[in-house]
Amino acid sequence: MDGTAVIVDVGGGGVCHALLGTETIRCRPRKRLLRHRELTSSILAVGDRVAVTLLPDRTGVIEEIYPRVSVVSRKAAGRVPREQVLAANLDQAAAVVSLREPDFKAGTAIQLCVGARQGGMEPLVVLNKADLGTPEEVAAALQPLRHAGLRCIATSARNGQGLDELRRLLLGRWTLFFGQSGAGKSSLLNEVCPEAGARTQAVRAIGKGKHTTSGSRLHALPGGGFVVDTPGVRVFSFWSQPGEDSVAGVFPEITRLAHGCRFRDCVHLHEPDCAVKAAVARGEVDSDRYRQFLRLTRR
Ligand SMILES: Nc1nc2c(ncn2[C@@H]2O[C@H](COP(=O)(O)OP(=O)(O)O)[C@@H](O)[C@H]2O)c(=O)[nH]1
Ligand SMILES: [Mg+2]
Ligand SMILES: [Zn+2]
Repeated sequence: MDGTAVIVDVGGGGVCHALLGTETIRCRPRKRLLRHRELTSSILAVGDRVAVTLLPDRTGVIEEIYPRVSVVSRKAAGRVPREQVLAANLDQAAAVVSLREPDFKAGTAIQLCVGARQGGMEPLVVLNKADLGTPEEVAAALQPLRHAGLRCIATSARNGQGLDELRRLLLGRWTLFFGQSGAGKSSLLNEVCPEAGARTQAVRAIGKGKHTTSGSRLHALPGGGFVVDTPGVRVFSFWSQPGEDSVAGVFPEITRLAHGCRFRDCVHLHEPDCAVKAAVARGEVDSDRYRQFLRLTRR
């Protein structure tokens, strides 16, 4: 049986696993495919749709990699910048952040959501470790994100809070879990998908740049749908500068005000008669939000 398969994980040398129908098979790409894409970017990514030929030993040969409809990439560490595709062709991306350990930062959540939008995935904020604070602290953390029109939920992999809601949001969809190391991605995955058996890390290792998830991996949810768990990263840096539209979407209050700036191409930094700066000065736009906006647009 030949056909279209979905990449489940990618190992060294292009050896990977793919889901063909209901069977997970070991695959290898044709050599010519390795030459086709630039060496700086991931040739194969989790979620890629591929055409495979099945060999008699039930391993597969990847004949073709279909164009990606959505993709979230980050800049991989190293001297030569390289694009690391976290996942392709998913429809939503959950920015998993924690209230504490590591401490919540609205800017990080916003940045991840912009990255999701930029890549064509619908963002969702999952504020985990809600058990480490009061309901008031959770509400205060989510307030600016909700204000920005982002869908947010608070969860705890420890006491089960919000997990039913999370399961509902994941049902029947293809979702990426990404974000800072230690926020609880693997723990949440294990809750919604008990067969995943994802390894989680000890709290004391957090912040030392270690991670226990070696690569992205696609997991099937019991009720339908898929989740991709990704290795946590200390800092998420975009592969490409986010476009205006992706940023505008999560800063609606700033985008609205920008219509009132004197210059159409105002970047709200040093220009005269800037409606955004004026609103910040009057306290009508939160100065943290303004700084986050500048950080994402000025690079
Ligand atoms: N208190 C608390 N700890 C959690 C929660 N979720 C995960 N942890 C702990 O946080 C650490 C990191 O979790 P892990 O799932 O490996 O994070 P990942 O790096 O994002 O995959 C582990 O020690 C977990 O036990 C939670 O909801 N509450
Ligand atoms: Mg993990
Ligand atoms: Zn302006």
